Amino acid sequence: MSVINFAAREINCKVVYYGPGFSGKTTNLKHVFSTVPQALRGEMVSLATEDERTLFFDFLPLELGTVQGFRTRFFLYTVPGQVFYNASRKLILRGVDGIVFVADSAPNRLRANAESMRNLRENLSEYGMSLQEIPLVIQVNKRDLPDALPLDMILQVIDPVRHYPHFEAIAGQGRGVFESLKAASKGVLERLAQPS
Ligand SMILES: Nc1nc2c(ncn2[C@@H]2O[C@H](COP(=O)(O)OP(=O)(O)OP(=O)(O)O)[C@@H](O)[C@H]2O)c(=O)[nH]1
Ligand SMILES: [Mg+2]
Repeated sequence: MSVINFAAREINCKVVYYGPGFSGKTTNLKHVFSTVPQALRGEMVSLATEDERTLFFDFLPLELGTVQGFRTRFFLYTVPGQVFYNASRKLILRGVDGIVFVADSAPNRLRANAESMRNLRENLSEYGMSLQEIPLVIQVNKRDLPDALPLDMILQVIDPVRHYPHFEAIAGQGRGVFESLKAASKGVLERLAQPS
């Protein structure tokens, strides 16, 4: 739930990177962190295991400038994708305004993509939320893998009716990272502008 502070003229929004373990969520945040000028971002906080898997979350605050006279900040989070960290995933979704779903193009992760999308819907529903009200963009990552599955096959299991915008990405090389983030933040701001 975005926080609009009229007195301070500030808008704070929360964008969560969701998706199966190892799909590249943390890599997205690292790329944003290393690319955005220091004046426009805070420090990146990562709570990770020794082998760099996200243990609880990553966090990166970004300044988006001024929207209609309001200082606008986006707080980016990643969830831990590994199946057994569901309690953390659910907690991080609390108050979410927009979601980047990072799918993995590896053939052996097709089911994990589908399962993670199912898990996302379930966790949202436990907060009384759904993807009808939370803007979502799909990032199909790791397109550089030599055995990457066809895009259509991946979309077929996570968004068969093609409801959401999607972007192909190679987050490891920074490709598609800002396209996905921009689309997600645009979705959030458009939603904010809608009368509720
Ligand atoms: N080939 C390839 N590898 C990538 C790409 N993006 C990320 N990776 C690699 O995939 C692995 C997992 O990346 P992470 O960003 O840690 O994945 P994650 O989704 O945060 O994983 P969890 O924290 O466990 O949920 C790392 O070794 C990355 O370097 C990509 O576009 N192509
Ligand atoms: Mg991670």
